Amino acid sequence: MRLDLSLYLVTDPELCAAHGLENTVLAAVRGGVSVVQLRDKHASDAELVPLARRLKTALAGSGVPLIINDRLEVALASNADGLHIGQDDGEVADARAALGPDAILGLSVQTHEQLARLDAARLDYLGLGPVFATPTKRDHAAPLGFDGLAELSAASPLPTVAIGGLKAEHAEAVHRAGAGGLAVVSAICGTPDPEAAARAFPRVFPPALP
Ligand code: TZP
Ligand code: MG
Repeated sequence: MRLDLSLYLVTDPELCAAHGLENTVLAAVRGGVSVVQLRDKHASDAELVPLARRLKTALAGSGVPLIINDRLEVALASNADGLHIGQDDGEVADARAALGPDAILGLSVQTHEQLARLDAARLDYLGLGPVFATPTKRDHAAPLGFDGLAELSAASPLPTVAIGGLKAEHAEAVHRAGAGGLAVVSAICGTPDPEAAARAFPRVFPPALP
């Protein structure tokens, strides 16, 4: 099945706490998110593994893959569908070797220099951002804007998902910039009704083909 990056939910333990993280994820999936990434910069692996396993079970049959941010050991122990790493999270080759050929492996990219030394054959997609400055991630790189996003997307040999300050109203512009979808935290997690928030994203990306 082709990876559908159109609406990619990244969780945040604080922003998702209002309705509980699992409830938030399930509501967002009912609302149409196509990927779920479990991201928690503070919890230990031992704390994250049971949560990841519960999410994996909850997502079974939904067709929505569970991707783990940064923590290879958590991805392996929870039998998650994939891993997302940043530029400082170790070598792509090591992650691919540990995960095997079938897992989804994504990498965050902020610059053309990073694109130029990409280990593309071992990756499935790129996260491009931040498009806008956002309080959700501390110390993020300089914002790309839609022009910067379009330049990186055009140069990318892999499908891309845009991230950083994105809301439903930005879907058209992200699509025009050539990315394959929007990755969001606060536009879904930090809202009173995560299902409605996910549903509010216009379906501007072509549907995944079997
Ligand atoms: N990486 C770049 S920006 C960001 C991450 C994880 C946070 C995006 O959060 P929000 O609330 O959608 O701006
Ligand atoms: Mg990281």
